[in-house]
Amino acid sequence: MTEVVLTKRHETQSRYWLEITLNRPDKLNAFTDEVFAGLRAALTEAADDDISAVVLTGAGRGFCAGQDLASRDPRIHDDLPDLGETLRKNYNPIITMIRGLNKPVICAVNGVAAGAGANLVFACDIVLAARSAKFIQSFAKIGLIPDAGGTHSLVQALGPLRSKAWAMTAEPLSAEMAQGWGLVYQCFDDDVLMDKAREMAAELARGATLGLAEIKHAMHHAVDATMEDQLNYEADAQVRCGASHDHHEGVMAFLEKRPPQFTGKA
Ligand code: LHQ
Repeated sequence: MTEVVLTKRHETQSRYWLEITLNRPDKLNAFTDEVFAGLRAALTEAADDDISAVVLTGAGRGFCAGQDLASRDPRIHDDLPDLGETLRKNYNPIITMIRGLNKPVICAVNGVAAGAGANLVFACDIVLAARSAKFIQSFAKIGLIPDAGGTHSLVQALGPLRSKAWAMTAEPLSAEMAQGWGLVYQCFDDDVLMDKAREMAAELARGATLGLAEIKHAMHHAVDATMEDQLNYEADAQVRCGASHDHHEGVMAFLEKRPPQFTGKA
């Protein structure tokens, strides 16, 4: 049977990064129980200490079309589905795993990202998109609200008014518009997206991983913090970074006018 989620380890100067590919291309990589299980396993692999960066992408012409609606076909299932259970069991742990990873997660959005597939993108740390990609908050079309963390990440990125308008209209947003709105970091021609994502992953994988993880968690923490809380958080995080081998190495490399040799270790 075809694997619905693929993982591939890449090496760069004795450091490793993991490429995760959603692989149900004929259904635009829509989520099924099998995809959830595969993605959970892939993210567990991504948490390994020897993996320093992650790329998440989709096979074929789509990134992910959200929940597989065929598995919700009311003509087959006449009982009301418990969507809360679906979210708690499947989507929420995946979003929490991505946000909790102590390393950067790049999302390479190769095509359409709809519903929970779009919000999976916005749980990642760096979003790169193919120019042909588009983003759709499809939920309103089927009487639902944005899930998989969408109400949180959209309001943070866009503010409440634009978030509500986008979610209520469920209009497709082009990659370039999404970049203008701050949802995408960089857009690339379709044929170079994966090269660019892999280049960035390799670069990050050779980096000061502990410091990169601290950047990620500090930004997450800032969302709900006051300036005073955040100043204290920064001071605590900087103690951890300042004690690391990579901080020492970064400063030495600067002073000795040479490239740093980071280990990613504390
Ligand atoms: C699909 C899907 C799909 C199955 C394309 N399912 N087959 C929901 C419910 C439960 C619990 C909690 O959370 C959620 C979260 C959600 O994600 S809700 C949102 C669910 N997703 C959608 O509503 C999006 C539905 N898909 C679309 O609107 C379109 O397919 C988009 C705009 C994504 C792409 O349009 P096209 O480029 O025109 O492609 P297509 O529609 O022809 O799709 C290609 C194939 O993929 C097709 O299969 P077929 O066998 O006919 O070739 C579609 O049926 C299949 N597909 N999305 N979500």
